[in-house]
Amino acid sequence: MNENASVPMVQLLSPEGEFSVPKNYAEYGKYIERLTEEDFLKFYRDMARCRRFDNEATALQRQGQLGLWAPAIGQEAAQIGSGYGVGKNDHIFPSYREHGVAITHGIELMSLLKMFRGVNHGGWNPEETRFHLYAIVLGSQVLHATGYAMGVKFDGKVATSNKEENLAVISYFGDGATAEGDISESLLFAANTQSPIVFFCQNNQWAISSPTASQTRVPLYQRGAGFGVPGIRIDGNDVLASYAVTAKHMDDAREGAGPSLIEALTYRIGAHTTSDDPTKYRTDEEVAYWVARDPLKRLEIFLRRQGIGDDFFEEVAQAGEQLATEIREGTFALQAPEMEDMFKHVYSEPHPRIDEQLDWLKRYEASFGGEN
Ligand SMILES: Cc1ncc(C[n+]2csc(CCOP(=O)(O)OP(=O)(O)O)c2C)c(N)n1
Repeated sequence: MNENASVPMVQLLSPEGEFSVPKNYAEYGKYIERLTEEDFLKFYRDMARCRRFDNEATALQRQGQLGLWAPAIGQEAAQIGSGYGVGKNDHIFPSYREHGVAITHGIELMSLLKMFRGVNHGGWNPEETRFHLYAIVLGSQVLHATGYAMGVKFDGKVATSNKEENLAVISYFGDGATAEGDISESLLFAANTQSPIVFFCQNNQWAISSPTASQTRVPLYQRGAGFGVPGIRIDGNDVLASYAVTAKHMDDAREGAGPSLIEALTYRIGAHTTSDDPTKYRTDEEVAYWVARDPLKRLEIFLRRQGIGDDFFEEVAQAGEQLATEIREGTFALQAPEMEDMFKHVYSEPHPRIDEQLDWLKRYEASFGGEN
């Protein structure tokens, strides 16, 4: 249950909500020293926002308003902490479950829902947000990220004297995705070119019904070593460790240290997606073990110890209800896209074959006699 409990990992906030920096992790502790109380509150607010959003999206799917939903419940600390560790000019290549990271980079939550309702393929502009589109094909985003990071390196945007100009890339993927050749290829190319990329693996311990143990014989943070990519494991339910380690590794990548791999050991408390029934393959005891280690609860205990009172937590709960209402109303108001839309983004310029196909579809639709 406590998979690889003997493997060393960075933990700054214990499950009991105690903050301490072990000597060997002092370099990460420095990142926490710079945070203010407002930063800690922001972490909590966003983790709670993510949880409420997830619950509402799951309910909407159950009511037939979304085609599918992939909840991130249990992974909020890994995602919110890490998301805030990414610099404002860096590029992010997510999988399909990074709702928490999306929140930290200002992505409109309705645009995530549009994709899961099937009215678009990701309605945000990656050029503006640097948060690239969700990727369903496992591992594909990691290759895209590596290619982007190689471009950054070849463009000379690493280790320049102007720190503001330097860039790094981060890619998120799951434990199951590490079994894809794409991840091995990415590690190799990133290492050989010493490109500025952080590989962030959320080991939520299940790839649908396959446990992590069936994907690897070694802890996943060691996966990069043979390619020359150093790795580290963090407690993925500790938002402070996730923030500090991501921030440090992104800083190092921008300064020319090359790629690195972070394995965040966490747990997917919910189902893989709304099409999955996890009771078929895992025990109630296992889930209860991890629910008792809920990342939100851990941060709440820490905050209460700092003197944060009920008022704050009530305000957060109310904001969650407000968000849920907005999400529901927003989803009910979504319109189906125009038929032409699916032809618009195939090529950047008009193409005769695409025009031909659109004409054919229009004739086909018309054959039903007007209104469809
Ligand atoms: C290339 C490819 N193979 C198979 C699938 C089907 N599939 C979707 S999610 C999934 C499991 C992924 O597990 P993991 O990488 O651990 O990420 P998690 O969903 O747990 O976040 C699989 C096999 C896919 N989307 N893409």
